[in-house]
Amino acid sequence: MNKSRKPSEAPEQTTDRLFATERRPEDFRFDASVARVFPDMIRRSVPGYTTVIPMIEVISEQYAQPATNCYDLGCSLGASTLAMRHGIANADCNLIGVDNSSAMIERCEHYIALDDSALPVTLRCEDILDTELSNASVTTLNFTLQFVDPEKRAGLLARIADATRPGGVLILSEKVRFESDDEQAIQTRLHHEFKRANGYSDLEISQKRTAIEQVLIPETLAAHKARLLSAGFDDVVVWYQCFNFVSMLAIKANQTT
Ligand code: GEK
Repeated sequence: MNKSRKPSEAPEQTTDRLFATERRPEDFRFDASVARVFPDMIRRSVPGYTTVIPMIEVISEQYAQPATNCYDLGCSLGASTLAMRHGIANADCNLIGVDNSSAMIERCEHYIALDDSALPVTLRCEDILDTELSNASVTTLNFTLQFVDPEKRAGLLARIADATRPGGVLILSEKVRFESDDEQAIQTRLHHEFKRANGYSDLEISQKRTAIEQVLIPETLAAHKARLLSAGFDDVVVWYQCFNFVSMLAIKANQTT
């Protein structure tokens, strides 16, 4: 037993049980209760998340350029921010994490402080639609664009592309939907099986699905690729897929003279 804890202080519950009992349907929000269980929630809900995070480190190492800004848009508790921080080899880069959930940013500050890398990190509690972007070499949207109003996605991607230097990249990870109904049904079933295998009950899966339906709007891979190209990126490469979760690399070409 932990003798240092007073009897009135319950240990912090960090396992995601938010949808385990029947609840009134309401839209999902990134509030304090979600921030508290977030690492457990995302690991058990997003197939491939535990592979994507270390690969963000590898990609950041490849594409970060000296004296540039690197952005993690929708940084949550900073898992993707820390992956970027460890990948970026240029000590004169600025790493900026942005999230509009104050509960996420408060906890993120704590995780960044615990990390031992010397690269400076600035955290902004801001909407990614308004945050200032410039002189970027690597920008990450790791499962964040899906929460942005679909009408506003093209404008945001154009601002990111505009801010990205030649040779720079955007890492874009998203839940996607499929053009074929059959594929959509297969991939959705496999995603739900993944969640079941990670200990979520049918009630948790269906209540979370209802809560997130109006908030997380997936699009097809073709729609993502077309929009990234019209936003100003020159090439789009899918570097990872697990069921209906995909990660792309959108690349700005090096200037040819
Ligand atoms: C990770 N990247 O661990 N402005 C700012 N933040 C936003 C906005 C917005 N308009 N919309 C949503 N968010 C992280 C995981 S989670 C993905 C990212 C998930 C934030 C929101 O508050 C949340 O913290 C994050 O985007 C999405 O690699 O929960 O599936």
